[in-house]
Amino acid sequence: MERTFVMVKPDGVKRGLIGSIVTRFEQKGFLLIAMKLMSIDRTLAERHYGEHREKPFFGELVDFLTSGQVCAMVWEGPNAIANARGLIGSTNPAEASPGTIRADFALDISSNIVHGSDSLESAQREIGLFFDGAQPPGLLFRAASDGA
Ligand code: RTP
Ligand code: MG
Repeated sequence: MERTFVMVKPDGVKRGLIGSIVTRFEQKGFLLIAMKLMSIDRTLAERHYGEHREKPFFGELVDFLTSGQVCAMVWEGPNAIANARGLIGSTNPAEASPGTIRADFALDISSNIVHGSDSLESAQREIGLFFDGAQPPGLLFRAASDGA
């Protein structure tokens, strides 16, 4: 079993797509472990996308991520990281395969509505960034005995 970090970006939240995106993960068979609606400050956005710090689009990416609320989630399942990226589709919605979230709901690479961790290291780092803060994990995470 593996866990991955998934986030509905501000464009997805504004367009009312949280439910549609959650449904796709549930229908695929993933188990929802944690979920919260939140605002991101620039520090968190810059840390989250730290690997892109030197890219020309970094400033716009941080502006975009801080432009409204996001829905941060942790999903669990076999090969969750790769499987979630498969459901999400290619970075550029114009190149994403039909049936993927980005192909079906987005048009533009800079507003592609959802994020998914790209490696085990990223998933652990991102889950830590978004869910291991001030709130006790017990309030956020499904109990181990909760089954499913
Ligand atoms: P994400 O991290 O959001 O899940 O997206 P990703 O792995 O598919 O793509 P990544 O390379 O990590 O890029 C992060 C986000 O930066 C924006 N981007 N813009 N203008 C460009 O060439 C460009 N390239 C990337 C996208 O919004 C992408 O989701
Ligand atoms: Mg990425």
